[in-house]
Amino acid sequence: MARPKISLIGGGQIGGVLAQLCALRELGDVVMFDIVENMPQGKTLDIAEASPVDGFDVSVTGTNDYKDIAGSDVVIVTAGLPRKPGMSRDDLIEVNSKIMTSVSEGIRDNAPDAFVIIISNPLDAMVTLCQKITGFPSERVCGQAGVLDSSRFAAFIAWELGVSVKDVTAITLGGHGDTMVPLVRYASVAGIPVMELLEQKYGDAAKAQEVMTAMVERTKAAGGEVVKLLGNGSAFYSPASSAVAMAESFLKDQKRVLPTCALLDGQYGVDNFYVGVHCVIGAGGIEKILELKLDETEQALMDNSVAAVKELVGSMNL
Ligand code: TXD
Repeated sequence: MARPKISLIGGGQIGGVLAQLCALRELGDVVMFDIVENMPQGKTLDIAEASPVDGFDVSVTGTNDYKDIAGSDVVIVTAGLPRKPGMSRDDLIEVNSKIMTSVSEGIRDNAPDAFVIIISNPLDAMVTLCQKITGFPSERVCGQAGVLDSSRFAAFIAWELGVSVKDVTAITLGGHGDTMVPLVRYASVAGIPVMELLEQKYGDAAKAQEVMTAMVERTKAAGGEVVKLLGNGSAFYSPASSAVAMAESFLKDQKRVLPTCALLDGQYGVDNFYVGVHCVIGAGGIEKILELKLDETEQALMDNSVAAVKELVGSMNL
């Protein structure tokens, strides 16, 4: 049986890590496309030359021609500029929507059956644009943000409580921006509510709340924290790992429940609009959206996040 084919549009920082992770996990043959001549060919040659050491039997190649993404099962898009210190993700909309338009046409014309995962920022707007231009069914066009935002939240909780990251579940909903909604009530360690453990640790509900609020705020600002430290560019290891989890769930029909930017169909009172929610990802793409029962405060935060995304998407005049 032929190996699955994974195409990466954009061979920059995230694209490079994506190519290496897909190869190391033998998810399929990898094609990296970029408009910069020779760069994707060079990067993929470098990765492929380590295959005897790493022991992977998939091909990893680079191209400047969209024809080479034909027959892709998965396409992951990172094409576009990253933020510089002091910039918000939304500041990228003008330049990245031009790039996303040409990328989406390339995907539509050359890989019409692919499951598409967008990573480029501003995330929710870029996913919306890609689905409009490709015309692909919404279950085959989604965005990666929530897996990463949730992973950051989970990491902070694990570090705070001194427990394995493997036992922490933490979820963020909403847009991939300053208004994202880390859900405190659903954060748990092996099923135990995190607030309960914080109260045990500090013996004081107010202190526990203070510590949780700090973790929530750090999660919301986590992308910016990395941007500031790097001084040039934005996070790239963790976004790549997050998108690979989504691609793997699709390719292996794992049906993992992953926070994903998906087209809502009435959930949370939102219709026909892309935003981050819990999704089941399997061979059918976005197979199901799981809607949580939010309390009044959580719903208000979600409404606020959706409103921010709507304003941004509205500015594209689609
Ligand atoms: O979780 C998330 N969703 C994100 C998203 C987390 C961090 C960063 N995120 C965003 O991903 C970031 O704000 C950017 O918009 C993208 C890509 O970030 P990356 O760090 O990989 O940026 P690079 O290194 O600048 O790489 C972008 C590549 C670069 O090689 C360009 O030559 C290429 O995109 N590029 C194009 N490729 C194909 N087609 C076109 N038109 C094109 N224009 C630029």
